[in-house]
Amino acid sequence: MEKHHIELHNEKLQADHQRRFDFIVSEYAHVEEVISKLIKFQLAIPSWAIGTGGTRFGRFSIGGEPRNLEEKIYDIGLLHQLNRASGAISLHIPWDEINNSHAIKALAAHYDLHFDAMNSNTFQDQQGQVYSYKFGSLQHVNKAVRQQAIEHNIEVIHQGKALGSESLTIWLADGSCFPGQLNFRRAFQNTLESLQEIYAALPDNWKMFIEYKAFEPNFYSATVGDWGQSLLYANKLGAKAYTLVDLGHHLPNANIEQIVSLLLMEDKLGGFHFNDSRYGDDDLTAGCMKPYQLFLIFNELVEGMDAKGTDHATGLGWMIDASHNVKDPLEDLLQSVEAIMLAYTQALMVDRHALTIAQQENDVVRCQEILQHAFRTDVRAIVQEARLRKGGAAQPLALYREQQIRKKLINQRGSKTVAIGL
Ligand code: AOS
Ligand code: ZN
Ligand code: ZN
Ligand code: ZN
Repeated sequence: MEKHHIELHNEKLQADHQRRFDFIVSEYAHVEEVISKLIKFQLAIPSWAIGTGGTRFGRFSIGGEPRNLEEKIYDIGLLHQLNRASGAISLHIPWDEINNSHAIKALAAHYDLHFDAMNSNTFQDQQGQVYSYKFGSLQHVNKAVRQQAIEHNIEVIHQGKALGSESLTIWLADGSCFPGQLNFRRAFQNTLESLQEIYAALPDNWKMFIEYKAFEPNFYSATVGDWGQSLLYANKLGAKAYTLVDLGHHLPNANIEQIVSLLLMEDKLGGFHFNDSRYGDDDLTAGCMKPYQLFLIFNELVEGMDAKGTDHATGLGWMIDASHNVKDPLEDLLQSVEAIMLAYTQALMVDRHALTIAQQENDVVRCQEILQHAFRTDVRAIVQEARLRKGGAAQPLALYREQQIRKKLINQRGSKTVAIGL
């Protein structure tokens, strides 16, 4: 998008924005401090989320979807140009084919994007692969299958190194579908040994993120089924191994904010896959179902990271993991980034001093009032101001529509474009 489109759009909305921003500045003393944090905060967009997703019952293409990695980078560059908060990309191998890492790195840099965690894939059989992952990968009873999966992960590290990524996310579909199918201890030991081999290949400045998930595709047991199991692996592996929290990967009603708080306390929280869900791993727009939960998670993050003196922007891997069945994926991602920025801002607005006192005094009502006051504060003008100062659009979604971006992408790429990943 040309720069003057953003400028024109911003001019049109400036007076209205200023009025709302002046109001919030008059109400709160530390708005500038909040803005300086928002300016630094960036989210990674998953390369697999910029095309239409689908379910096993079907997929309905929106058209104009990226056909290769270069086009995915272009689309994420567009998001970043609009909101200036999507400055990273998370790749998935082999869904993303990197033909020339030098050129890919340069292209990403052109759009001011860096590479966040690389994702390996041992949950599907790939063409030409010798062994099948039908009964697991790193947990498999057959060492040759495990070895194949280990080598794939090491290959992903190599590819990531060439792009300047500094982390590897491992999500395993490993587990069992029926009672008796698996010896749990042996599956754990095999997985641990496999992870140790991958860990040994990890560069010094890299992190390994171990993502857990309660169920699916296996429906009886998951070999990295919850944060306890992920933490066991991470602790046994060493200082470079961390737990990754995907918000959709818990059993119903889990207290995710408490999990986050304790992992952070143990220096074992690696990062996030943000999304929202109503039932399971729904991969819906962040904040669309449980915005209060998203706020409470950020409340723990801000409190916990501040207690440790960890920089919010660089301390964790901030990634989105989403899938879009009925929305334009780019519009949905703009909504997700906005929801995350709002939750983060609200968490920064919590009167932490007052909350600590209320907690010490067991003033339960006051504790709730303090949190809900922050949650119910309309902080949209603060997020908008931070975005404007970074050169983004006042209203990214509105400008995306005004500019008819999807129509332009369909004209360039065609209306029958294929799915990326799941
Ligand atoms: C799967 O449920 C996990 O969320 C993983 O993060 C997965 O690799 C990603 O969603 C791509 O499918
Ligand atoms: Zn995930
Ligand atoms: Zn998932
Ligand atoms: Zn998910």
